[in-house]
Amino acid sequence: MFHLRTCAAKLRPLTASQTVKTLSQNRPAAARTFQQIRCYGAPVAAEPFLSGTSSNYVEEMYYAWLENPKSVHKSWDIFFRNANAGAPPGTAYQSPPPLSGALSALTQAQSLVHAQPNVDKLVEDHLAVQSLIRAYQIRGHHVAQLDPLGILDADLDSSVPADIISSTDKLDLAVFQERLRMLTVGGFYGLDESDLDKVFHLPTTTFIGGKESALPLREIIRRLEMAYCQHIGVEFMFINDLEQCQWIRRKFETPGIMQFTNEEKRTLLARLVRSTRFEEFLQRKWSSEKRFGLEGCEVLIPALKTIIDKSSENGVDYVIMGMPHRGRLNVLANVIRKELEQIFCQFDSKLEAADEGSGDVKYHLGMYHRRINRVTDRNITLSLVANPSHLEAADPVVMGKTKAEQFYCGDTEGKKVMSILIHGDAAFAGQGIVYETFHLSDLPSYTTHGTVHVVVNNQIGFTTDPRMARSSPYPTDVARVVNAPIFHVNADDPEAVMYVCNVAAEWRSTFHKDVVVDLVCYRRNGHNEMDEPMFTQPLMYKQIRKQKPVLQKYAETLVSQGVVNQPEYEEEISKYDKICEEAFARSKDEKILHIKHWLDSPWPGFFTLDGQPRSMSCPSTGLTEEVLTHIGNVASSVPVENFTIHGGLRRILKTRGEMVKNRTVDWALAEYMAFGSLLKDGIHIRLSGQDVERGTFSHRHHVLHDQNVDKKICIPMNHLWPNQAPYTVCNSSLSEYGVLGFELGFAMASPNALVLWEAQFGDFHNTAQCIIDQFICPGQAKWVRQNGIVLLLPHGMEGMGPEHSSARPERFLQMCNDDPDVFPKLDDFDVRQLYDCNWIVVNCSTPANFFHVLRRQILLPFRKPLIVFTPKSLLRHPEARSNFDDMLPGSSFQRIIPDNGPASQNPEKTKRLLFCTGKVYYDLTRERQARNMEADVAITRIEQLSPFPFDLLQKEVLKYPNAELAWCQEEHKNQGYYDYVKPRLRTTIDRAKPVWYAGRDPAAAPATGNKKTHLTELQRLLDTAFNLDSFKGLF
Ligand SMILES: Cc1ncc(C[n+]2csc(CCOP(=O)(O)OP(=O)(O)O)c2C)c(N)n1
Ligand SMILES: [Mg+2]
Repeated sequence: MFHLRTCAAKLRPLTASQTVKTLSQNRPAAARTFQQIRCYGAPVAAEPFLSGTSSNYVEEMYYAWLENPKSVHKSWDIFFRNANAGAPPGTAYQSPPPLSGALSALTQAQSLVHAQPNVDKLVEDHLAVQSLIRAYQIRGHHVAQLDPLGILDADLDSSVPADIISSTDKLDLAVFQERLRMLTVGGFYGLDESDLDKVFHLPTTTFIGGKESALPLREIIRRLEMAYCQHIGVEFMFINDLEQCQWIRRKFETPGIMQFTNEEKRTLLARLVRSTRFEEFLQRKWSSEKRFGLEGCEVLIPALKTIIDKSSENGVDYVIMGMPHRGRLNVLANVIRKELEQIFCQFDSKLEAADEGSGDVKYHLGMYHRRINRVTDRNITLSLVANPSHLEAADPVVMGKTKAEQFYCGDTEGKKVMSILIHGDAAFAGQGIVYETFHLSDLPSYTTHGTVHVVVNNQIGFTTDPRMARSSPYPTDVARVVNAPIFHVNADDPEAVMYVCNVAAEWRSTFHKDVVVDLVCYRRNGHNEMDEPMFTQPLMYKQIRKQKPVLQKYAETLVSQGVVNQPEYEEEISKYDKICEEAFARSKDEKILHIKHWLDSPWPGFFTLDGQPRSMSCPSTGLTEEVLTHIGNVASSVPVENFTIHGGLRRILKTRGEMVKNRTVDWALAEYMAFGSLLKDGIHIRLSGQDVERGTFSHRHHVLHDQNVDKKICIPMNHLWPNQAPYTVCNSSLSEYGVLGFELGFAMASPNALVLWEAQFGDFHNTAQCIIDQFICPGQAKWVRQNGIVLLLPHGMEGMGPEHSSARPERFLQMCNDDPDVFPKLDDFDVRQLYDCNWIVVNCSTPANFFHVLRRQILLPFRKPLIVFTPKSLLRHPEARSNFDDMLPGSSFQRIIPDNGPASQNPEKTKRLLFCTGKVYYDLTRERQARNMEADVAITRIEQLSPFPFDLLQKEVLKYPNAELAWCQEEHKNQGYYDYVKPRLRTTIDRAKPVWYAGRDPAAAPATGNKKTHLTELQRLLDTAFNLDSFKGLF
């Protein structure tokens, strides 16, 4: 397997006098080593220069030489070599070589060394021992006893690595000897059984010696086994940082380091009592309810509490957690300390829901709780993020929320706010989002300065064995890519678990990097309490039936150690059972279920005390001319001295400057003005996504790069106003699922931030579909949690082929909650309709409208996700510009933009009213002009698709009483907006007229790859739109 060294051929047996037996036990080990080796070589006394006072010095020299022969003077080198090679007394010493004749002296020394085979042997043996130590450090975890059932291999491999002298059963001497024999006969290290009692100097890369710097080989192996092959398997040697490796080695190798006080043991037992009895209580009361209990991994509760205690001790005061179904109720009850009656009443099917929306099942809801940490006596806030069923999807959301909380409290190093992510073994290995999330962990704009990951590794995923669920040895291997240490631990050894949790928390607070605790456990029941596991895992479950619960085992241990006595233990149990019973009684008084009690991110001050918006109006989103001009000027300048920008960019900025002078804005400038003005009002803005700093289409340029100094940048947006809010713009990793989830989490933390995620092209959002489907669309309905995230999705059919064309508007529209068949009865569509919707979907055709919709997002008294289909070619289209007048005070977002040309002057005569959205408007107006049909055809743009502007469109239709109505889109008929718009338009007009379609035919792909076909299709749809006979006879 891992052949570190093959020097068997050189093996020479040492003499009997070389054994450790003659060592004087009361001397320091270091001296013993030297004396021992010296005693079979040249006796010390025979050397004329060795006296009592010099012997310490000589020893120092000797150890230095053992480490590295070149580190001592040549004369010492020769002396030690000769002495160890058995030179007769008085002859080992040779006078130092004359400086001038250094070369000849070296040759002489070399020849002497070659003549002395024992020197080679000594060096080789030390190297062998060093290799052996290293082998344990690298591969010891493969033989650690991690499975509490004792039948499975946590690394899916039952073999023992070839370079480890270990027995699987430590008590079986015969196995141990056989193993040793295989290594020696196989020649792995060149050591044999007789070497076991020889003393070896320990390298600086191990701490097994404690205060000793040399140990007999037998003891070295024993200590390595204690450190690496018991109930803890440490995986860390892939970490490419010496200091970090040393830190871990010290934590696990130092003899006797895993000590607990009786007080700590009692706390641990009490926590296990709570964890275990909570599940038992639920099982007693609701035996036929799904709860995804923690049985088999009850140790998770003390594990999490230990991580929190230790982190709190190190200064953390806010912990944000994410976790799947397994043990979630237990975590809520015993880690976050949600009132038990609130949990129990969730099991009552007769309770009515008090809140809007559909709510969610009990094992998905989140929670937020502030309390005193009893161990550290410090305040601590704990938040568990609500999660969908989609395993691991909450990971990046938790990270994003953590980053935001750190950002808002100025915690730039993650010293106060941290996250803990809990995973299942199958999901951790199988879900790609885990990898994407790990890859955010060290990026400057995304790092949360270390997450503690805890894996509930019950060695099964629903009905699937690990062997069928992953190709990696452990479910945790994904963490290796970011150099996170991984601590595997047998979950039936609660003290070992506590130990690694302490180390994990310390690691995070020392290095601010991710770390993984892998709790190797079992699942006592089926996947849920209703599931029969014997169908698929009969042998495993036979073993599980025999397995004593960890609480019982640990209690027996502590009783036998005299740490607690039996009555104390029983008292602890009945105390907690009573707490549960009393809470159960109280839960029966609950009449109504309040999902809002399960909020993971309250926004204090944003809503009224009963959770309502403070008003139901939205102020004008316009700005004064001065503000517009000021932002425009900064956007077209380099606001710092001695900064050289690219010549091309200089031209771009000059053009911007000219636009500002002409009081016009293009898309990029409109975005600048929206952002810049919100920053002035103290609203933090964060724009994240692939290449957003420059903009995929090179239109944005929010980060300027000095052309002469590497990495020197300037972000003019941060030079707008004194005391402005900070602007964050960050190119992300090439991930959609991870990054969108992260930004959603960031947006959760505060309502006073505009958080935007931009897709490189709109179609790429589908790799983040889970975040859209499970969080953004239904988040408020499921979890009463609002979120104002903005998605910018470049969209448009521009002859670029089936990829890069469609942001799939049909999908977003299909998930809108407004009823196509009901004309809403509202006094105020502008705000009320927004309040009722699950998200807002817009396709702006002008920069001014884009500007307004971004500002409205913050000026609204509530938060809704905003989906914006953004342009590509329109970014530079000369007609797609707005005037300052469209952005002044009093102006606002236009949900529709009615026709204002000749047709609108004479509406009775208008023959056709075309509705459209987005870029096709410019194709339509050009065609209409070319055909001279301005008086015949009116074109109305629907800018806010959802919620649908029923009220405004009704007015529009009534204005053109004799016009045919048609919907025109450039997307294929089964895509785009048609299926959404048509029934709503029909409802608007009370189905009085048909609504015709002018657009592409249905298709499987979003667009043709052939440019000519693209243009032909476009012309065909324009022909349909303007041929006034096109719909004749179709009715
Ligand atoms: C993304 C996703 N795919 C499939 C499922 C269905 N599912 C629910 S639990 C589960 C097994 C999870 O196994 P593991 O991660 O080991 O957690 P455990 O239940 O063993 O604690 C599966 C496949 C899911 N919830 N999410
Ligand atoms: Mg599992």
